[in-house]
Amino acid sequence: ARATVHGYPRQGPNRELKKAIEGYWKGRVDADALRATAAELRRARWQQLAEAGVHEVPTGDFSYYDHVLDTSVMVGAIPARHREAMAADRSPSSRLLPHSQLRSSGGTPMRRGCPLDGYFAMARGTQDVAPLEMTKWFDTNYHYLVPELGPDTVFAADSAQQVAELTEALGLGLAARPVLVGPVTYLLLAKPAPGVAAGFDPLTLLDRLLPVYAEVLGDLRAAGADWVQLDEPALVQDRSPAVLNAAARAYRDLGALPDRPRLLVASYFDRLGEALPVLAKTPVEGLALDFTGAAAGNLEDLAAVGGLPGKRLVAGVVDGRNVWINPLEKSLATLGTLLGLAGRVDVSSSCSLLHVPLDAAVERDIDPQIARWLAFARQKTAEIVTLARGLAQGTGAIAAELAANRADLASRAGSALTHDPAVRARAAAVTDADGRRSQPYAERAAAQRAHLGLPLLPTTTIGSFPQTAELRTARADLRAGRIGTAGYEERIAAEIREVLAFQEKAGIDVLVHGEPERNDMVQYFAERLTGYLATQHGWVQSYGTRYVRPPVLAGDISRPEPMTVRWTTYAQSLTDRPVKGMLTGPVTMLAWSFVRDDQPLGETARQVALALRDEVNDLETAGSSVIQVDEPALRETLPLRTAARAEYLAWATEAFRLTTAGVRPDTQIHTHMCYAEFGDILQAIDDLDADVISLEAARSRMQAAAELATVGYPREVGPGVYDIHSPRVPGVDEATALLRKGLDAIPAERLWVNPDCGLKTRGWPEVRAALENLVAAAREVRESLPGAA
Ligand code: THG
Ligand code: ZN
Repeated sequence: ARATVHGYPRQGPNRELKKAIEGYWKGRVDADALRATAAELRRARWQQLAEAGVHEVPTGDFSYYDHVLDTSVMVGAIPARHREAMAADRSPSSRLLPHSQLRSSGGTPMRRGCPLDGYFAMARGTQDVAPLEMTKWFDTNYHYLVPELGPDTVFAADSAQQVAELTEALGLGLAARPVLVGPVTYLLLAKPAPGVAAGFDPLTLLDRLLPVYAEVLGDLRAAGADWVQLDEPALVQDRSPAVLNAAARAYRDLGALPDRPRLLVASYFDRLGEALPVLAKTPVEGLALDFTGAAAGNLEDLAAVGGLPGKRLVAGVVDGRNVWINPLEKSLATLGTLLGLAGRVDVSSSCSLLHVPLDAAVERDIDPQIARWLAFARQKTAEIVTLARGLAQGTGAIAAELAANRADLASRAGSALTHDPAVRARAAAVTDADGRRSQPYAERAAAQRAHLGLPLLPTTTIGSFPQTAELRTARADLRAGRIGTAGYEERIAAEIREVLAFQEKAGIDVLVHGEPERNDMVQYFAERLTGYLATQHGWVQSYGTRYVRPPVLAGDISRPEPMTVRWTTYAQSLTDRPVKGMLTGPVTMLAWSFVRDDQPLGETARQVALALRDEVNDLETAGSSVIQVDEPALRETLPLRTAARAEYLAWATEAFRLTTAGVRPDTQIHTHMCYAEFGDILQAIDDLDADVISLEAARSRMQAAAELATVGYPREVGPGVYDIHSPRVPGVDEATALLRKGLDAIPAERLWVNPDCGLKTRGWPEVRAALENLVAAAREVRESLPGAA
């Protein structure tokens, strides 16, 4: 048995890649220096993998921005507008990009004629052209750039980057396996290009795409590839016979190529299900399967199809998405069973280790006992090597590792952190009544109307205000000890005064404090809840050069003291208008953290919900009449397989209701969701029973409001009329038109006026102008309503 991984974190130990790329965009790093940094980072990670004992390293899993974008380049699927941008970029009249129009920070002085610039134009757009759309990579927190395809797409092979990386790794004397996004998954992840009919099915391009993959495979073979991995994670979702036929055809055709590397088709994130027998029948020499979590069923599925006789099975027994040490003996047992089901069994991570931080050993602030339970990419690699050794040489060869692992697992299972009797007793005592408001919506709505005295079409914002340079400086000053807590808090208080004064002057009806004290929507709460760990260096790529440090839900969750009451009541003390209390909801807390693997997700969600429920109730006691509980991640956590969705939605809605149902009828509960695509969770949105929901809707011209109306959504809705992802300030007329469109779907008594999302990524000048226009639009439409005075 050999040890391998599907992919490894790209950023380097100190996010050197981020710094080099952003430096390049700012013109501080030239193309050669960027390429040199990237090559050095690749070399270092291969070296690290090889030194850890990995027998076959992945290549081509590195990227300057995103591996799906790299695949678009590899197959020549470059949208016309980006080809033109590359060409225009070479002309003397090419303009510089204003900072604010780019997806990430930093203006890009476009150097002429550099292919990197065309690549980054696809990723981030330019002054003149929009970037590719970005969306989530399955149910992870990684975002990829969506290929744009149409009937006129002409593919052309460009294997340069793949060949170069393979050559680098082989040059280091390593056994290396190029990893590519497979052709079926590539097409399933694509969408019709702008101007192409929405009904266009990219999969119809398979016959044109396969020859391009054939050419790339030939080039890799010529460059010395023995094996090539083709990732087909899209096949773990419910797929039609047409898709399964396409997969069968793709691997029959690629398998029939005369001079090609051996092919390993990889799937991960869930069980391969009906696609397993399909792939097993193709001539590919190997399959990589995930045997962790929801995908553990692959084991019985594999037995049911009679295994993979004569083929290579790469067994993903080390979870590539969580941060916990592997139960080595359990994995060895799985591997032992698998030995009888394939010609050869190798050991790997379940998926690329891109989704976990690099190294748990560099964390200094985590209790050493608890740190022993953690495995980031580096530790997982060591586990994979240990398992491969155990499989090849017997458990005696890894006795010391097994003993240490047993002790660490026992320490975790028996710890007071993971088993707080008070938290458990409280969670066990939850009843349905705890998740139900004391009055039905119609009665609550009347009580809230009387209590709040808001006008028709009330105006509000989603919560955050611009994160100014002063705030970032204040945080840095606090961290560096240049100011103390009192000094820091005075700066926060000053910011809140400013945010409140602006909103009053602008005439907004329901105010917010602006969240200047918060860094990240989950981290702020994680730092204040017992059982949650924060990391110092645990960066994980979110998109492009942007990273998050997801906190770790390590133990039972409790709230030692109120988390937001102080700044909310301070803000309320400055105004007579209602100030919304602002919390991140339990589902989003889970979605943007690393979760426990030793209890069902619903159990963890319930614990978080109970802690947040106390916060909601404390806010109410302290005088908040409006409390918002954000759930932007409700849609994105939806399980990949539809069969698992009902159970997820049941615990997710229960957690939200548990968080919010403990308030008086006249306290108004808001929620907020963004990232569009509400279509398949409309019923769940209704089940939340929030009094008011604000949604992203500006770009889609109120589509979300219309969709909610179609299911008879009975409560209040604030479809966004200001697209905060763009620096554009919507004019009064534009906002007015959107509001009138909103009124087609939602009656005036239930329509709110707000932006699409929080304002923290925007600048004050735009925010000021946009919110003033938004208030003016609300007034104009109010006055035009029948019965207006
Ligand atoms: N918090 C967390 N997870 C998230 C989001 C979040 N996942 C989904 C979505 N929001 C991802 N969006 C972003 C947006 C901006 C950045 C990262 C993810 C970002 N990161 C800074 C960077 O890389 O420079 C670092 C931020 C920091 O210092 O903490 O800008 O909101 N948990
Ligand atoms: Zn939002």
